[in-house]
Amino acid sequence: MMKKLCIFGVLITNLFFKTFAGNDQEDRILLPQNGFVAGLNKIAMVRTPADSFYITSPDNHIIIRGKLQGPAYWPYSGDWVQKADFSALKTPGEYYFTLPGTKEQRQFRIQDDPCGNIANAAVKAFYYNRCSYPVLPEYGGVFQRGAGHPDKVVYVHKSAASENRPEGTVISSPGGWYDAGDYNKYIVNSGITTYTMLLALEYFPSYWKSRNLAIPESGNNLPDLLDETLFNLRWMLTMQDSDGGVYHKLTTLNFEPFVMPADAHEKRYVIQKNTAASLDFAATMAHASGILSNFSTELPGLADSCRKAAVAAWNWCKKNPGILYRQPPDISTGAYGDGDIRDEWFWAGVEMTVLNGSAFPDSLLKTLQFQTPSWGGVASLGLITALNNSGKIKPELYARCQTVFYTYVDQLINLADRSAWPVSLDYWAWGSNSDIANQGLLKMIAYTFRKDVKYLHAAVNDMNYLAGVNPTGYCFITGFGEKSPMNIHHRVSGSDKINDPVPGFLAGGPNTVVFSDCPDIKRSLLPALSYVDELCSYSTNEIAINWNAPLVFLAGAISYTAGQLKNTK
Ligand SMILES: [Ca+2]
Ligand SMILES: [Ca+2]
Repeated sequence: MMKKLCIFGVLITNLFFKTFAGNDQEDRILLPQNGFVAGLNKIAMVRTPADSFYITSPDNHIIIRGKLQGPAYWPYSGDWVQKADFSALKTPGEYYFTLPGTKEQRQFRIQDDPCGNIANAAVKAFYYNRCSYPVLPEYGGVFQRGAGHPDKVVYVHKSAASENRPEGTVISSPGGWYDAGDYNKYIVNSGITTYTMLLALEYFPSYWKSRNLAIPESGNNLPDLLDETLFNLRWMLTMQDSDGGVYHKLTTLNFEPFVMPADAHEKRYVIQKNTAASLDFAATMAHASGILSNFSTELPGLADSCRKAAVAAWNWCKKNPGILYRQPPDISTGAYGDGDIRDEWFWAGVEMTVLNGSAFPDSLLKTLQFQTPSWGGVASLGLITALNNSGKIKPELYARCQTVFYTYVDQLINLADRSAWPVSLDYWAWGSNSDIANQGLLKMIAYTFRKDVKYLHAAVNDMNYLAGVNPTGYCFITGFGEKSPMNIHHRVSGSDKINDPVPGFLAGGPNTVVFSDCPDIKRSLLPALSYVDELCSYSTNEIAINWNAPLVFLAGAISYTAGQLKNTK
C-alpha cells in the first residue's frame, strides 16, 4: 500500500504543486512566527515547487543559499512538502526566506530567546482562568474581569453522597482553574496539569525562579510558576472527602452559556468519588509533597498536608480499587471517563514509592503500554517521576524504567526523522497540539538526562510546529504570531467584548474526531488540516489547562536551554 502511494506520489508531484499554487499565498512557506532560536536548529517548510532557497537580509543581500530536501508526502495533511534546513545561520536579526525564480518570500526573525515570552504567557493564561478570583487591571490590563463562581456553597450530588456527607450537604471548594472553555473543575484533568506545572519547576528551578509573570503573588519569595500552581493545588485539597476518596469534578448540571464568570450563577455540585480521580489526586499530592518540602520555610505545613492527603487517597483506592466514573443522567458537562485505570495505578504507585517507600508497581511496569501523556493515559508520568528518583527505586526497576522511557522517546525521534513534517505525531486525537507539546516534553526530559542534541532538536521542531510550522499555517498560541487563533472556544474570550482572545492559550488543534460542533462550517477530512478558528469548534479550537501545561514545560525548557547556550558561547 505504502509503495503504491509513493509511485503515485512521484507521478503527481508537478500536477499537485500546480494545484496547490492556487491556495492561500501566505502558507507556502512555513516558519515559526515567534522566531527561530539563534543557537538551535532551524527548519522551514515549503509547499511550492522549488529546488533551492535563499535567506536574505532586509536590504536584499543573500546570507545563505541552500538546497531544499524532498519533496515528501504527508498523508495526514495530504500535502507535498520540502524541508529547508539553515541551522548554520545563528545570528539574531530580521531576514527573508526567499525561493529564487518565484515571487515567494516570507519575513522571519532569529532571536536569542523567542520562547521566553511564550513560556511566561502560557503560565499567565492560568491566572486568567482562575476561578473565584478577579483578574485585576494591574495584572490583566484590558483582560481585567470580575471574580466568578465563589464555590463557597457547593452541593454534594446524590452520586457523591456518603454517610458523613449525605446528598445536599454543602461544602466549600473555592479557587482552582477553570478547566477549559467551560467553567467547571475536574480532578482527573487537574492532576496531570498540576503535575506537569510542578515538573517544569522541578527540571528548571533557576529558570522559573527568575521569571516575573506579573501575577498578584509576583514579588513574594516563591517562584511565580509555583504560586500559580498552588492556586489549583489548594483547590484540589478541598475535593477530598473525609474518608480519603476524591470527587471526580465540581460542576454545574449542564454547561453554562457564553457569559462572563461574574454573570454565571448556576448551582454547583461535587460528583461521584472514584478510583481514577483518587489515584490522580494521590499521585499529584505525593509529587507536590516532595517538591514543597524544598519550600518548608515559605509554606510551612503544606508539604505535610499534601503527604497526608496522598496517603489517605491511596488507602481509599486500595479499599476501592476499581470504581470507574459513571456520568449521572442529570449531568452533561465533561465526563473525563476512563475505562482503563491500570496506568493511573502505575503513576500513583510510583509516586507513593518515592513518597514513603510503598511497593513499586513492577508488574504494571512489565505489562503497560507507555505512550505520550494525556489525561486518560498517565503511565509515562510514573516513568518520568521514576527517572528523577534513582535513589528511591530498586536499581533493577530503575534501569527498567530508563529502558522503557528511552525506547519510547527514541521511537518518537525515529518517527520524526522519517516524517515529511519534522514531528513525531502519527495519530490525531482531540487536542492534537497537546500531544505535540507532550512529545516535546518527553524529548526535553530525555535531553536533560542524556545531553544528546537529537532530543533537543526534535523538541525544537515540536515547538516550531505549535508556532506555525504546521499544515494549517497557524501559530496556535493566542496572542503570538501573525496568523493566530482569534475565536477560541473559551467562554471568557467569547463574552468579554474584546476583539483579541485572552493571550497565552494553546488551541486544541486539528483532528477529525468530532464534526458536529459547527454544522455549517466545512472542515478538512485530513486530520492535520482539520482545524477552524471558529468559536463553535470546541473540537479543534477550545483551550484546556492540560494542553497549556506541556506548552509551559516545552517553551520554558527551550527558553532555558537557549539561555544556557548563549552563556556557554
Ligand atoms: Ca512569586
Ligand atoms: Ca487511564
